[in-house]
Amino acid sequence: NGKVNYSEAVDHTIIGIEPGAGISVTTEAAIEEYENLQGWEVALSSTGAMMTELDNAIRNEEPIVVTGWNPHWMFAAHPDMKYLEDPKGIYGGEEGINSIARLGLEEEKPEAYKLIDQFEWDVEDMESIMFEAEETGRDIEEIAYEWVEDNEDKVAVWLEGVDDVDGVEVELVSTPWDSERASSGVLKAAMEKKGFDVTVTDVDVAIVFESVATGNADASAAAWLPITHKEFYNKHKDNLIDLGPNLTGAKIGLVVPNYMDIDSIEDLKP
Ligand code: PBE
Repeated sequence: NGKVNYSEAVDHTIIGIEPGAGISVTTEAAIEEYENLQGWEVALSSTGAMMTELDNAIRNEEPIVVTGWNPHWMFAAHPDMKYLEDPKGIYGGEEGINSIARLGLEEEKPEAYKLIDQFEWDVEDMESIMFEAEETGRDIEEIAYEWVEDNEDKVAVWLEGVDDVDGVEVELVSTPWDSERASSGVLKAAMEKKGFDVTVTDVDVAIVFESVATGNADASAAAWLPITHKEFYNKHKDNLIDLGPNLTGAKIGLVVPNYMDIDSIEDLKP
């Protein structure tokens, strides 16, 4: 194709995030599958480091290829960015963020299971918490508590038919990204309204699935499916219960600034 060749300028490198992230694993797969990406690398470090590189590149109108996703405030900070088309479908289409529970939770803590199963909200809800945290520098968990106080009608649907309990302990596992800090925060706050004693522990994606599958944790609201966490899900799916999406309309992919004159992953030259 006749598109501009940015490969030298970006040093054949995609700027990625934490090594434990699903999107990092998926990007390794993309490099394997796309012939034009042979010899490319994904630089794994942290979400914060990626955002700094992205800010710097855009300020200087330099080319950059990053691993991007929604919901996140990266598109609010830089509306002039696009997902590259992915003709091989490595990054999937629409992703869901699913809740998963350990085997036996329904029998042992039925009220907890019911509430977690009924937890469901929208991209806009989640983003309102993430954007406020980003803008104010305040703690996401604190803003999540306030969101639960301010959104009684939505929360009432999650609590419907759930009996009050007296300090039943629930161990949730989650991941350290803002999206899951928001969802685990609102779920914890909602569960506390019914008398649960909830602990949220942030761990690597692999540990989220492993701890629910081994019964070391009760549940998680942080499973990105069907693509992002596919590898971890497939490994453990017989030993956990998939409660379906608590949020739909998520997305992952390779993202570039609009000033780069390419549209597809296949436009990246070898
Ligand atoms: N993320 C955000 C994570 C899940 C939440 C897309 C960066 C990942 O596992 O890739």
